[in-house]
Amino acid sequence: MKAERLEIVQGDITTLAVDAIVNAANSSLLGGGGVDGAIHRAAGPGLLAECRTLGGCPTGEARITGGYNLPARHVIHTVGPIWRGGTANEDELLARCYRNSLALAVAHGLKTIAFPSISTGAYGFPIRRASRIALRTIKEFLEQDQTLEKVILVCYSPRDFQEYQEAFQEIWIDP
Ligand code: AR6
Repeated sequence: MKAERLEIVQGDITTLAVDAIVNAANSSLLGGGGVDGAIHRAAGPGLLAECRTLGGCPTGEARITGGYNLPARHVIHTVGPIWRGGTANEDELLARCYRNSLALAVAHGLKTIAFPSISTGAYGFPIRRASRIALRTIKEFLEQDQTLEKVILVCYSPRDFQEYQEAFQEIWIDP
């Protein structure tokens, strides 16, 4: 894919040796299923211990911790919106997750960050709509930031990978 600072891959985000992987957490920040469960399992108990000190996180915001046993140096925890049909400000809240995670990475001097497809698993956000919001928000951010070197979007399933590639074409290549 030809966007120098954006990469879309299929795979397991817990295996990536980047400055930060983003966790699609819940507002307790105390773990759960999906990618959250996978990240906590791979990071080990130190991650949960640090998360306990944070006092949770509101929807749309982000918090940073160490990466513990992960190959990633940090975890940025963000809380996506639960899909309620599209009339509860879900689009804007999802965009804020991406924006605030990217801003937190920049504030900590990080250069490489990987995202899962936030809210599109247990939280039920339609993948087509979410992928466009993710791509548009990241594109806007990178247009005004020159410090991040690489943003990786990690799709777990082939179907999600396909969806993100279509979104990339629409938003990045033929806007
Ligand atoms: N690497 C990359 N992506 C993954 C991985 C992985 N190892 N595992 C799952 N995914 P979800 P949400 C994908 O449900 O919708 C948790 O219980 C998955 O296929 O993890 O934001 C939290 O504690 C999907 O595409 O997150 C919250 O309670 C994407 O990650 C709630 O779920 C997000 O699915 C958050 O729900």
